[in-house]
Amino acid sequence: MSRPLSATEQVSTLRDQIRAHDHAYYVLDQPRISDAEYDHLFRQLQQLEAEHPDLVTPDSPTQRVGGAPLTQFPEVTHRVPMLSLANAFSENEVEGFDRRICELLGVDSVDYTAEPKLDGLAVSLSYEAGLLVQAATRGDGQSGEDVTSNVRTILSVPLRLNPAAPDLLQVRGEIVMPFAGFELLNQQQTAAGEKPFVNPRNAAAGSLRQLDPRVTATRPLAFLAYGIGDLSGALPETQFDLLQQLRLWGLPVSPLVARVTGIAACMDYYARLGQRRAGLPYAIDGVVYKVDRIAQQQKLGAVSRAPRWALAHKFPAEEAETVVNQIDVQVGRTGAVTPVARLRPVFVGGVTVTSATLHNQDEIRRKDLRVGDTVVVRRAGDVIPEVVRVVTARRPAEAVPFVMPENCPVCGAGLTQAEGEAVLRCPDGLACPAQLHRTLTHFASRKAMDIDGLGDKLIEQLVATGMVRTLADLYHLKPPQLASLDRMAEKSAENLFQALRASRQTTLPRFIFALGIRNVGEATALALARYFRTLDALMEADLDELERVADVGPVVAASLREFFQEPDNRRVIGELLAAGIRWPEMPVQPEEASPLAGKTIVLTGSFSLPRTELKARLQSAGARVSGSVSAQTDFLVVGEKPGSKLERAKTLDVVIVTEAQLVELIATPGGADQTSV
Ligand code: JCF
Repeated sequence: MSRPLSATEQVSTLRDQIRAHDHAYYVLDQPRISDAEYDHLFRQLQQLEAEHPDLVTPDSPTQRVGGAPLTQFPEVTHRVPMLSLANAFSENEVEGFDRRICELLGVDSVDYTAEPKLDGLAVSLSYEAGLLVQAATRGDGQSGEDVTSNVRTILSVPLRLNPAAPDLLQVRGEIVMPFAGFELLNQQQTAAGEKPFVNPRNAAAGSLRQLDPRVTATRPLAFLAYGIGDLSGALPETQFDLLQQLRLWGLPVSPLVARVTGIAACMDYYARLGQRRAGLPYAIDGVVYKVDRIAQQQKLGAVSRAPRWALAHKFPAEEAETVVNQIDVQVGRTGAVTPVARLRPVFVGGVTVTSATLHNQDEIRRKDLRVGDTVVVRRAGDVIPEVVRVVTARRPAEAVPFVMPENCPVCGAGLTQAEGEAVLRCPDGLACPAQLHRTLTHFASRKAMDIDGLGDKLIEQLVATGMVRTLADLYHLKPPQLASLDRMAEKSAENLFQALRASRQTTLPRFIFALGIRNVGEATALALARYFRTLDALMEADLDELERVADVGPVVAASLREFFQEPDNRRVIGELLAAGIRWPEMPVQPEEASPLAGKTIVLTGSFSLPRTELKARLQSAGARVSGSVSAQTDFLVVGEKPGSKLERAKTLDVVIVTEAQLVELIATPGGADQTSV
């Protein structure tokens, strides 16, 4: 007897089929049906779910993209820290590693797993009862960012594991962007007038840091698991078995993992993988060796932030030959003028390189580099490609030596050189369009004023049209003016206008950083803001006072002094303040006795202050503010309409306080006063 399947049954069958095909495709690398057949199943499920919205569950394959865009990523404390790897650059160092391990374990030879070291981003995925509940970046290893909504869009990340998976599983792995997808993405970026990404790793990082998961969903990311943080139930006996387990539970693991015995076999694996490297679908930068027996791993333990039982054996930086077509001169934000070699495009280190920095005139002279020369370029990891040497034997007769110009190639001002410095500078500051452009780019950037939508192409137009001549001009732009620019529709002009308005509410550390003072990075800006608490105090400080700030030495102090004494800079600051830029008062620095010093605090619900501000105040009282409740949490602060964190805090016996109680706590003698939580 058969009856028609109910919608519930159909949905469930379709989901099982789709998951099985996902598994075959992403984990086993053995697709069982064509793309068209897969799409058909997927559309059937989408349609059924549209007809029966009550049947939609978060782990349905159709629900990878969901949730509203975020304004920032919440912080996640890793229950088990995410370790990094010790590096080795030579066979000698690898032998040393093996010798130490054999000695510590009192054995003659050790079994290792060997695997490709993926050049991507480490993440930790938490599964509870088989469902993906959280994905976090590595961050500093102790805490990272909650990127769950974005990671859910990555098709090789299972939303649900095989029923055999343990109740609690924290998987560690790497998110990468395969070369093919990377090249395609960059073509799209260029076509849309956006800057291409320099390498797949940066592209993966940028994609994972999108606040809108719909954007991440369009990016070709992939995930491969290499270990665990935590799991309920028994650990397998070996690393190799653990990886097989992960695969059986439904997680993608590199097919290139091997178990090898002894150091000679490690070297052999390294040599063989090195030969296959160029043919792999994604970037790798070495081999990871791990002691295979988990019991031995536990005996060896970890030193500082890396396990003693694992090692990354790096490949040497890749080199390739190409030709210098031209040497351009670039003007940086602070006026530094740098020669750049324009190269015949060459594929090296996983990306196509078209230019290399030449640093300065002395460097070019030392290398005797001429336009038309064949050169060896090297690209290691994330660093800017450089010219290693000239192949003089292949120098064409017409190769011309390069001479630095005497004038700024952009504004024509005579270049200057400070005593003892190799760099030439354009002295014209913001009157030089190149410096203005770079200054605006920095000012608008995420860690500075964070002006959403003010990209490179727009800045170029704003400078070229003369609509913006100083930083403050940005704040006087009106929507109709913005709409007159290329690629700007009325709607995007209005959005940019609103983003500019919104950016006026900032913080003092951001504002100091945004000014783009030479040698003043994000951390220094924060230290200065904390110490001086007001912009006026900072602007008037003398060298001695400046050097009293932690991390500020004579060089930074001199840069600050020079910047704030320059009448043009003082005028621009005045104009910016007049345009409405403001920030909350900096809190008084807590004394040692602050009751919050060193405490881990989690917030839930809404408060009388914006959450970012409350967080900043707690941090300056010496507290750590974490995004999730764990056994390490000291207080949970509950506001209006608390979320699920409250329940979790109760089960973990975490101390729960209200906002009012928090204020009292801080106002105790020895603590900071009330207004400066
Ligand atoms: O592929 C990697 N980048 C990678 C990183 C592989 C591993 O097995 C790792 C790692 C970082 C830490 N294992 C640890 C413990």
